[in-house]
Amino acid sequence: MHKVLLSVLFSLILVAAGSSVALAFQAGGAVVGDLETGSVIGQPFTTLDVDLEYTALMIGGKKAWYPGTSILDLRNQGTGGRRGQPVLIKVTNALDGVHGFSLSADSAFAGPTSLQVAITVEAGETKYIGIPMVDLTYVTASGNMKVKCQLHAAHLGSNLLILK
Ligand SMILES: [Cu+2]
Repeated sequence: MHKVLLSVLFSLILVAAGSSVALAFQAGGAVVGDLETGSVIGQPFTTLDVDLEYTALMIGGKKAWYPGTSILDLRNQGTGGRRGQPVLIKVTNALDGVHGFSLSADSAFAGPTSLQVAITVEAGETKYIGIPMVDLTYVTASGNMKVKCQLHAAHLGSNLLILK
């Protein structure tokens, strides 16, 4: 009797685990966290390479997200390439006040499935953003994205070109 009960319980656990995995794959979604504790689609940030690094700093007397242009090359997806590894972005605020980091399509015509990330970073703080590859599949047709500070209109932005 106990064995039957156990096997029923076990299959219930399997069903629950299976459905949550399926959900995770469907939902995708960028994850914000610390390097030590963060993970995206089950992969700890510590096991991923940092693909992009942004720092908020002063350039020529203006607040800016540095660098002003970055390229994310996702073309080598097969064996020896990134094999579907999520993209990891490191964001550091080297300025005095709190600043925003928003990553979104550089186009008013971007579809509703287009990637959108917006976080705030305290002075001196570093945050990591993990983005599943599935979220980058439907990035704008042109592959152009824009990094902005959503808190300050005058804060200089950055262009991200995604090659895929
Ligand atoms: Cu700002």
